[in-house]
Amino acid sequence: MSQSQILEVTSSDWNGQELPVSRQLLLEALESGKVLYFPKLNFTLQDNEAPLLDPAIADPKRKNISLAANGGVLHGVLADDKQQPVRELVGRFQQQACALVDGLFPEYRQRLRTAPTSLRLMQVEGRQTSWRKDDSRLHIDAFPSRPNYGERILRVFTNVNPSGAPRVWRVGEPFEQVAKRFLPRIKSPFPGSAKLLHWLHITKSPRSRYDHLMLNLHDAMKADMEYQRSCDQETMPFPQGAVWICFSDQTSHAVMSGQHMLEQTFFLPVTAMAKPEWAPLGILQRLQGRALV
Ligand code: AKG
Repeated sequence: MSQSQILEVTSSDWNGQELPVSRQLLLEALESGKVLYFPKLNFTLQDNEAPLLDPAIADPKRKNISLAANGGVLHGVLADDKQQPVRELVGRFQQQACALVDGLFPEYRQRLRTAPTSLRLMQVEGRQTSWRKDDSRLHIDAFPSRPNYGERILRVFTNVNPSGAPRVWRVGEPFEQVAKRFLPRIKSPFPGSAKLLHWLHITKSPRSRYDHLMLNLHDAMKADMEYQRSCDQETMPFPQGAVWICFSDQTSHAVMSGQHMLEQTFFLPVTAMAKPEWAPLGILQRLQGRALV
């Protein structure tokens, strides 16, 4: 790999203040698509919380347990007596992830929209799914039914595996290289298809050119097994307690193994970035020579 796409930050401060490097450097690394890896933040479980990691507590009909922003509604827990303790565990991560992002990136303050926090209890290995939904293939995040017109997807993850197993990711090449490789293969949408998909309620709003390209990049990456094998990439075993942050619509990533993870998503307008031209929207518009939203 030419240059690592992972930047290790040996801080143990959840308020994002005591840092071994300048905040500016972290902001630039994040906005250029790198993963910020905090091995020492050490998200900890309380002694009584181990039973909450049993996949049997989760509703099998839902992908994840989720807690709405600001400690709102909790979804996906079956047993009544587990509702409150799960809420406390996920809520604690929600608060810590919000404090961390707020401390690290005050320029995003007031501009971030907080999505529900999710607790993922399922084992990664052996999951049966279609190639499109297979997150063990390198991809960038793009939503088929929810066009986002370039809005950024900022994610904070922590591995809470109780037996100490790492969550193993692969991190691929920078977004611009991905785009340059796959854009020539992407066909234009059929005229009228964006309106039709919306009319049929397949998408929640009309799919923009940007969303069309992002979805097709996501699919083209996952469909190309030779690319999956041979592209520039690094394998990263995130240990128990570690925290990592990235713009997942930009960072090429795949999950290979592990179980038990907490995840917090934020949405950010491109205009709130220090370098909007580094965003997938900025890069794709430059490469295509036209506005895409
Ligand atoms: C995604 O949500 O896009 C993933 O690739 C999942 C990552 C993980 O489960 O660790």
